[in-house]
Amino acid sequence: MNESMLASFRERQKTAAEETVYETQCPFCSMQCKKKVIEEKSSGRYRYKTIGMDNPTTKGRLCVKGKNAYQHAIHPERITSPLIKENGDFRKASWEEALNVIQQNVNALQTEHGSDSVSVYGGGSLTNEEAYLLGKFARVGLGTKYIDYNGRFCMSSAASASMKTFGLDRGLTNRLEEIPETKCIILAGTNVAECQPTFVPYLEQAKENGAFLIVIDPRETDTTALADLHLKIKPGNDRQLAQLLEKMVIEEQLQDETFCEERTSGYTELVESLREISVEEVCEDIGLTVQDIHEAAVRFGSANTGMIFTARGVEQQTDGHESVRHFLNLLLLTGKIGKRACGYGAITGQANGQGGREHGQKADQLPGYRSIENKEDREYIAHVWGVKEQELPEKGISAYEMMERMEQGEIKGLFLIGSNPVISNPNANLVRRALSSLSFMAAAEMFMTESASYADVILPTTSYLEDEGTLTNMEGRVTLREASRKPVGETKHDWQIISEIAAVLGKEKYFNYRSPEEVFNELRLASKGGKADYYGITYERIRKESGVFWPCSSEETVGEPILFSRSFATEDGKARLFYNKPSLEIKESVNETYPLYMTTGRTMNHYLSGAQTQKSSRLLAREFESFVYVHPDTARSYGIRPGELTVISSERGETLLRCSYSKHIRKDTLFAPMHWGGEQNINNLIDGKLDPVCRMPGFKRAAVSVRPYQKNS
Ligand SMILES: Nc1nc2c(c(=O)[nH]1)N[C@H]1C(S)=C(S)[C@@H](COP(=O)(O)OP(=O)(O)OC[C@H]3O[C@@H](n4cnc5c(=O)[nH]c(N)nc54)[C@H](O)[C@@H]3O)O[C@H]1N2
Ligand SMILES: Nc1nc2c(c(=O)[nH]1)N[C@H]1C(S)=C(S)[C@@H](COP(=O)(O)OP(=O)(O)OC[C@H]3O[C@@H](n4cnc5c(=O)[nH]c(N)nc54)[C@H](O)[C@@H]3O)O[C@H]1N2
Ligand code: SF4
Ligand SMILES: [Mo]
Repeated sequence: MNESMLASFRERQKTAAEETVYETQCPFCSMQCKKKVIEEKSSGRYRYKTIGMDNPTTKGRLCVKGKNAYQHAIHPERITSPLIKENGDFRKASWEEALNVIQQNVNALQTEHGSDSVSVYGGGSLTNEEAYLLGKFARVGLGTKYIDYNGRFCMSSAASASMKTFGLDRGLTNRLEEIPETKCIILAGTNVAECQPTFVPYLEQAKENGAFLIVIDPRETDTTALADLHLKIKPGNDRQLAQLLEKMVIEEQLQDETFCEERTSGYTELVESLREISVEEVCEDIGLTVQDIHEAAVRFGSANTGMIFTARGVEQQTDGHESVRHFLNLLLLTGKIGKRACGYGAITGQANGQGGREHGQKADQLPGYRSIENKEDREYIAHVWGVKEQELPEKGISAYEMMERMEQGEIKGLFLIGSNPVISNPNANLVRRALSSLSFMAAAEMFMTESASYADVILPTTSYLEDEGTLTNMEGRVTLREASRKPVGETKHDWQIISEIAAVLGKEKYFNYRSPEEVFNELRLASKGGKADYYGITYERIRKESGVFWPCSSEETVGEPILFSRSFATEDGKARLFYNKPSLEIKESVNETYPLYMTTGRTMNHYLSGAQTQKSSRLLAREFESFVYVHPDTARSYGIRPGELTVISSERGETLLRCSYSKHIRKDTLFAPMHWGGEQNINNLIDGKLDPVCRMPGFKRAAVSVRPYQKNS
């Protein structure tokens, strides 16, 4: 190479792009699509590309959110140093100073008002390691009974129903790869096409193989577009529908009596309880025809294989627990569980919606799905943690009930991590009052959210590109998200943040970890012998086997992809059919003042409270404000034009949404997404009444009125 060639080579080398590849998982939904984010630095500028990576669950697929998920992680508004509030404004502070403020305030509150005056509120985006540590932090670090998390609003009814019926709650009882072999599928209150888009090819394959698809939803959605039969139900009536399906299966003698006799209890009582139901009356109430329901019952009952999936449409009701139990009845009655291409799935929501509900950030729970009310469970965990059983607090209360106690002044301190409760709790006006009435609040956040703005101290946390740990996907497969990007600014990982707070509170010896893997190894032991047993799962195995299913009790056993093939996880091994009379009706009904139903949910482009997806210019460009779908006939009758701002009111409050005409929704029902805060917060409308069993609010049904917005009105 001569001199000039060498010089030009050096020049090109200087300007050539430097490439860094981050192998990771999308931070959003429970499909946990594996992907590579490629960062290219050229002439001082960065460019990013995202490519899906092969894996057994999503096989390299990605949706629009996953493709753009790097945008929030690199956003200039990331909080990169600790912040302390002074005279109403935040200022930068050192970690030491921020931790000292936390220590002083927590100590002062607990000395004066007792350990339970301080509470902890977590989330389903946290890794298993962090969710586990958070539960330990509340019980050992703070000694408080008050801990709960956003998953209470997500899947608590499906979880409690599965626990009662099957004795175990794992989102899916079977693998996704079995779906294409299934002959009849019921999707109840799930919009997978927008919420878990990389799930959809499994349904398409099933349809190609001749499956009959039944979708239950008050709206026509991209998911109902796939359906052979769409049951356009009036919101909040899935329990009644499921009971009719059970009744018709029995009338048509499509039940599997041998299965019911050998593997379930309560069959005779169930048959008896269904006798009293009047088909015509119920059909009228729920807005469906006898013929359609009959077709659904016969199709499902007579298919050789069948699966039922429920999601928030059915579950986020004040009778969500009972509704899910009736769908589980239908599955049991027809013997469609415990074998290939059959089974139940609660379509999990958040990235770690599954793992996040197994290891102790729930009010009544200890790691491994152990119960905080069970003496043996308490003793085992106390032993693993090196404390006395008597030192562990008792059971606490659910997320929204904690907000009520804050508003009443009983809970005075809060550590918030991984949630934006002002947007996601029902009755947002109460939640705003609750957070303003706290004496002290600390939050671990990436962004200045509406909720974090109430805090006295904010600790900056790393994003999914930086933070390593395991997450359990929709299938019950434990996956490992490797960390690849250097933490930004002074951010720390949640597991470090939790441990450092525990240390300043004098509990360092219980929270001494050098890596997430160390935390995971403790979690394995803590879950050993529990319902969600992770003992046999190691980082090495997850890497080698592309994820491992729980339960997995030793390093030599494979996890269980198909649950309940021989027996259920109840004491006698039998599934419990549910036949009780419906508990007291607390669902809200329309009336003269509030004549329409409001139901709420999601759109493709945004994720939950919008804190992350609204930091993505590409996703924001697709949808930059909230809206309400109104049937054109309904809109006209209230004098509302398309594109016009509309005031929606309920007994709790008001919200301001842009009207979008939609022929795809029932005339008596409105739909709005949950992704927006401030005056577009849909939870200004939702009531705080809760399901008596699982404490789920009725996010999917409120009685509302609608009027055009007039300035100065
Ligand atoms: N794009 C996107 N994807 C997401 C999320 C997101 O925010 N955005 N969030 C993730 C999370 S945490 C979750 S929990 C899941 C949620 O996933 P889904 O439960 O599928 O989502 P939703 O839109 O809340 O509700 C599903 C459907 O229920 C319907 N529905 C409303 N009321 C009723 C009713 O009374 N009965 C029936 N049968 N159906 C009803 C709605 O019209 C809606 O189409 O999605 C996950 N994926
Ligand atoms: N009306 C209505 N309300 C609903 C629902 C509905 O369908 N209708 N759905 C409910 C459901 S299913 C859910 S799951 C909830 C969710 O509601 P939220 O929990 O409020 O939702 P997110 O937007 O995920 O909030 C997570 C927050 O934590 C931050 N964050 C993200 N990842 C991490 C992390 O790893 N560590 C830390 N420290 N912070 C992180 C984000 O910036 C964000 O501010 O909303 C519920 N509310
Ligand atoms: S949002 Fe869900 S489906 Fe979309 S890329 Fe992320 S994990 Fe996959
Ligand atoms: Mo969720």
